[in-house]
Amino acid sequence: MSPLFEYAPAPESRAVVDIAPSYGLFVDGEFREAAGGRVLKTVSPATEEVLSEVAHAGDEDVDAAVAAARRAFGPWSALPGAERAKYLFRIARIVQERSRELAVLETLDNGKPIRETRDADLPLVAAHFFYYAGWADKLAHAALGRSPHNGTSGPDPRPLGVAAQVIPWNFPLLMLAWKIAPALACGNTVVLKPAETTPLSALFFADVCRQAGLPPGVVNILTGDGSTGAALVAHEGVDKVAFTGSTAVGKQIARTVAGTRKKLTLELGGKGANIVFDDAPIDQAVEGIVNGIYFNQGQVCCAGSRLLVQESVQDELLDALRRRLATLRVGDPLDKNTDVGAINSAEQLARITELADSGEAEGAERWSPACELPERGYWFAPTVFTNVTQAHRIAREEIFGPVLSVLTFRTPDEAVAKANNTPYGLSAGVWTEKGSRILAMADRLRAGVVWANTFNKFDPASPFGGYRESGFGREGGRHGLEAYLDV
Ligand code: TAP
Repeated sequence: MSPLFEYAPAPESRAVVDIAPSYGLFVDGEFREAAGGRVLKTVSPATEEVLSEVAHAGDEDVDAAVAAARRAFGPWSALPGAERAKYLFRIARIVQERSRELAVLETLDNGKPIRETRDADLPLVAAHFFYYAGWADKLAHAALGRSPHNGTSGPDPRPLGVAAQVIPWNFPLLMLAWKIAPALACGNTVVLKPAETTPLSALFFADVCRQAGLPPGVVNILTGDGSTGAALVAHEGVDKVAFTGSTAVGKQIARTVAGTRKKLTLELGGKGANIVFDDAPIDQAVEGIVNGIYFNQGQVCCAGSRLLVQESVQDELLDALRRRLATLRVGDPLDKNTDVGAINSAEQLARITELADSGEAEGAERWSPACELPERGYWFAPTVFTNVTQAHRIAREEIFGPVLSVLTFRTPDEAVAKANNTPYGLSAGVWTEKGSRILAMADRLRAGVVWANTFNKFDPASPFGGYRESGFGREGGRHGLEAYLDV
């Protein structure tokens, strides 16, 4: 790492990653202090220990980062695609080489179990850069419905320019990869703002870029709070805005960008339905439900937060689910045996607590397995609510925590009606042995992703995104290129 200041000696418990006491902004290939000298602290949600202090970017820093990205855009976009690909391949390989360090860092800053950062986040980050590296010299084929080989013609798609990218805290490095890999492959330059509570992996990624020899200004990282994000998306030197986060902030950004030349993609919230039919293999479905809502403590936009179970198998399924939940280990995220880690922040814990309390107050039945939660840090036990009606807040609002709301249905029509009864439209899961039923349900469910007999499965080649209040535009796959090209 090349932080602004000297390293502190790493505590033995996490010798695998050196976290400096403070970090600067990454602008034009260098780390620098914020012009206004402001800083913010980032803490470990599992212990509340301060991990480091990072610069808080203000308007002047946003100007500098956008200007650096603009200067870098000409030469970067003029490089042959095959040359840009070499940088992306290099980044992917360095991420693989440093994956242990980055996984520990992400677990410390975010609170998610090391098993997830090691086995899901980091491999997917590298896979994303590998995948989009492969596209960089094939952009003539990127525009859907148009290719030199199917008889249609027109100019090659062109990059947009400077992309402003704002990401949330639930998958800090993975969301960064989803944003930066396609942008660079298409010839754009970027200014990215990570979330206030998880800035560290983006700063380590800046170091990966330097290690890969990426030209200065192609990737710039501005740490800060919501005001930094707002200044960045409003900046007139920006050509593209890509945002992942809450629907409320997404709506604000859409208003800011309306009427400008900026191209916009929004990946917002969700209230996914995981639908279990009576012919589903129950044990397999239980694993899918657990993965759907307790993976990353349920802080997943596409979480299966509503379980819709066919009435005739409700008792059998819930018994099996409770037995399985009693085996989950909640606690130290750095322990390789931990299944459920810490909630990302005190604010998020308060939000989850308030919504869960509303479930009880509105008459739903609450259950959690017996588990001892650590005294310090932000913790919430895996929770299941039964006797939930569609009117309850816990069935309507995104909780973004380890809280499952169970509803029942009798017929496929009723399942579809209940699943679609939400302003969101990001994800759904269907559990059944009938292939024809899977296809029919996928057709009728208004969700960007429908998983069949699995849940929370991701692949860089597969487009991901929402309908309705879950946003628009796709990330991943060939569709993901369109967000960064003028086609
Ligand atoms: P937000 O509060 O919306 O924050 C997301 C990012 O936007 C953060 O970097 C945040 O900075 C920044 N931000 C806040 N106010 C802003 C403003 N006015 N203008 C520009 N940027 C602003 O969401 P969150 O709490 O971090 O994340 C949880 C939400 O993200 C959930 O609703 C979840 O569903 C959604 N999410 C969606 C997806 C997909 S793919 N659809 C993926 C992950 C998460 P600060 O951190 O400093 O506030």
